[in-house]
Amino acid sequence: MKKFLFCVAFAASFALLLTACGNSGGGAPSTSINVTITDFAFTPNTFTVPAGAKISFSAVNNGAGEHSFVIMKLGHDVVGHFTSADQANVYWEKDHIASGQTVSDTFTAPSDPGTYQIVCSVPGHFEAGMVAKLVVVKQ
Ligand SMILES: [Cu+2]
Repeated sequence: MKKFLFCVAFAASFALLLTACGNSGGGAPSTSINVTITDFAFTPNTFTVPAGAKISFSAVNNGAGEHSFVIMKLGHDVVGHFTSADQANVYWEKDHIASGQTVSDTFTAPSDPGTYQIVCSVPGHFEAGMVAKLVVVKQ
C-alpha cells in the first residue's frame, strides 16, 4: 500500500512537471514574449530568445496589484530584495503595469548568450516569488 501511494505521488508530480515544462516557453527561441502576470508570478517563467534579436513584448496583468517586468544584466542577479543598486543593473524593464492592463513594447535582446534573471521590482514582490528567466541563445 505504501508503495502504491508513493507511485501515485510520483505520477502526480511527474504530470505537474510535464505541465510546467509545456508552459515554460523554454524550448526553441522566439522573438516574442507573451507573459501573463498575476500576484505573484510570471507565466510562463522561462523565455528563450535569439541573441541580438528584436523582441516583441506583450504582458497582461491579471493580478490585483501593479507589477513590473525587469530583465537584469547578465551576472547581476537580485538577491534578497530589489534595491537601488539593482536598479542600476537593469538591462530592460516595463514597469508600472497596472492591474487589468495589457502592455506591448519592443526591445533588443542582449547580444551575450546566457541566462538573465527577470524580476518584479515592486517592493516585496521579488520576495513573494516573482522571478523568471530570459535565456539568450546564439542565433
Ligand atoms: Cu509584482
